[in-house]
Amino acid sequence: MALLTPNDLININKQLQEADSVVKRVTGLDIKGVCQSLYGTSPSSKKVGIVPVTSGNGIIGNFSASLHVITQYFGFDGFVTDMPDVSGYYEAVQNGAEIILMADDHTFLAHNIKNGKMANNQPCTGIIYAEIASRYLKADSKDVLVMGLGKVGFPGAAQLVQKGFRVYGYDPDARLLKRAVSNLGIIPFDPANPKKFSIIFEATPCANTIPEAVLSENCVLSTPGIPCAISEELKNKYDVQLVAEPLGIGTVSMLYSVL
Ligand code: NAD
Ligand code: 2YJ
Ligand code: MG
Repeated sequence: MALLTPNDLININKQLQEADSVVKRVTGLDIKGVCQSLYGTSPSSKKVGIVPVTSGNGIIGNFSASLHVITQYFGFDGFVTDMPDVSGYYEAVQNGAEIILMADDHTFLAHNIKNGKMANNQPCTGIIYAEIASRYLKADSKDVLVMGLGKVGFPGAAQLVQKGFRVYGYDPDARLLKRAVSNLGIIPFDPANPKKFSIIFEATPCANTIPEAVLSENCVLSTPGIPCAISEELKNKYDVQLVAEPLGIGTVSMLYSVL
């Protein structure tokens, strides 16, 4: 599993502001508005305890600090515990946290300890990036391309199917492609026989996964994938509306989902 690096998280506040302005341009709503509509929950200044976790590959520089910035940006009352791990969890609860945010190398969770609701970053990220893509105001049809059908991509594809889109999907892992075809009814996309899309959702850990032949002028590419799915050159050539941000959009999706 790809881990975030401190470099990905540099100036997260600016990255969030930029993502928010693209989301507004694409959907007419800001990120909070998309979350409100998606989960039916409202902004709230809930206390969020952010617990650094040292297990496995250990603390990622900027990770907890970025979560703090993200909680404040979206109107939550976040704080990072002084201690990590079990002592940090204890500290968070003792200091009044209503929601706990913490991540090891495999799982990034939000747990609302007041109402018992719990969220996992991967499905929450897939669902919100897919939701943003699905709200493209200038989409020319109900066709959507999904690249990557793993832990983030599959739940995103499911969201698009549920919203009535005609979902074309591709994953080089034949088992994952088959799972999405049989469980979700998506149409397998054949890269050797491409067509153009105005809406693309990508969730892979690879660069340059979007072939030029699928891009239409001014299409939306909504992608949590790191590194970015498209080169700067192709982005400019097709005037692509790129929604891509390393941590905040997925995190606020988790927070709204446990309110
Ligand atoms: P995953 O390994 O479960 O799934 C990725 C899938 O992409 C795999 O099934 C793989 O076969 C497929 N893939 C690889 N190359 C491809 C290609 N050229 N075309 C189509 N599919 C291809 O990983 P995941 O947990 O779903 O995460 C996907 C990406 O999203 C990772 O880069 C992860 O770091 C990132 N992520 C970002 C955020 C965020 O907030 N921005 C949150 C969670 C995950
Ligand atoms: O607390 C810390 O600083 C670290 N233990 C954070 C680890 C963050 N984990 C990841 O980035 C993993 N990929 C799991 C989260 C999946 C969502 N990208
Ligand atoms: Mg994100």
